[in-house]
Amino acid sequence: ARRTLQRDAFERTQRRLTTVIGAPSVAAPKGAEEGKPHRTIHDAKHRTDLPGRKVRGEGDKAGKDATVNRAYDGLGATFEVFFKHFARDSIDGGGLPLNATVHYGEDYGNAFWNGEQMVFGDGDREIFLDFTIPVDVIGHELTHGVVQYTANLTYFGQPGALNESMADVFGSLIKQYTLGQTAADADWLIGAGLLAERVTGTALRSMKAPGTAYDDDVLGKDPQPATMDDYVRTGRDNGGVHINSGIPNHAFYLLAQTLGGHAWERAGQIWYAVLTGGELAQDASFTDFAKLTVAAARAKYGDGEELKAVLDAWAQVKVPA
Ligand code: ASN
Ligand code: ZN
Repeated sequence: ARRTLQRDAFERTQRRLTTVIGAPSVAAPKGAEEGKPHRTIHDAKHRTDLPGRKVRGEGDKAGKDATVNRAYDGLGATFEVFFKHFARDSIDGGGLPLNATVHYGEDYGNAFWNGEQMVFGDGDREIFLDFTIPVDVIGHELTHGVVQYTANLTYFGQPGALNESMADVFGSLIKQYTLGQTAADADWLIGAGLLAERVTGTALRSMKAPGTAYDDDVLGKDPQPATMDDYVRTGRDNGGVHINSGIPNHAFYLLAQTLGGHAWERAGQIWYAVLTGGELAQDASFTDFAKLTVAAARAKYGDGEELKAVLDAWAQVKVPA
C-alpha cells in the first residue's frame, strides 16, 4: 500500500509538471548583478501552499534549519556551475531569481520544479529522507527549469526521458563540481544519501550502471535500462521518463569516462550546446538527440577524439547516431 501511495504521489507530481507549459515571465530584480544568484528560501511548514513563509534571502547568513541551508547552498552551487562553466546567467539565462520552498507537505517523498520554483519534501523517513540532502537532486530539479527555457522537451516518452536525462546529467555535474571530482572520481549516482536506512539501495539512479541503484521489497528493483536492447515500453511514469533516461544517462557517462578530466569540460559542453542550440525539437527522439551531439562535437572540436568518443558512446548504448 505504501508503495502504491508513493507511486501515486509521484505520478500526480508528474501530471502536474506536464501541465506546466511555457515560461513564467519574472523579471530580474532591480539591482541584480550579473553572475550573482538571487535566492529566496521559503518554509511551507508541512502545508502545501506555495511559496510559504520567507526564511532566508540572498546574502542572509545561515540559520538553524539545515534543510533551509542545504537548499540555499544547492541553489548557489547550481547557479555557479551554469554561470561559470556554461556562461548561463541563472535558469532562464536572464538572471531569474531562484525561489525554493522546503518542508513541503507531510512526509512528502519528492522534489520538483513547478515551472516557477523549486519544491522539496522532507520524505517520510522510512523510504526517503529529506530531498535537500543530495545536491544532485537540487541540480536535477533546477535543470528542469533550464530545459523549460531552452529545448522545452515534451515530458513523455523519448523526449521526456531526454528531459529527465538532462536533469540527471547536469545534476551530477553540479555534484561533481561541488566535490571537485573528475569523471573517474565521481560515483555517477543520483540521489545518494536520500534513501532511508531500511531501504536496500544506494541511490535513486546510477548513470554508471543503470538498473543497479536499489533492489528492495518496498521500492522494487531499479527498472532502468542501460541500452536500447532493454528499452521499456510502458504507459506509466509518462511513458517511462525516469526509466529510459538510463540510456542517454549511460551514454553521457561513457563519453565522460573516455574523455577524462572534469565532465563539465568537454562532455558537458557538447550536451549543453545541443540543449541550448535551437535545433533540438521539443519532440526529439534519442536518435535525434544523438545526431545533434555528433554534430556539436564536430563543430566544437573538429574530427578528433571527442567526435569518436561521442559516436562510441551512442554505439555502446545502441542508439543510432
Ligand atoms: N523529482 C521528480 C523529477 O524531477 C519530480 C517529477 O515527478 N517529475 O523528475
Ligand atoms: Zn526530473
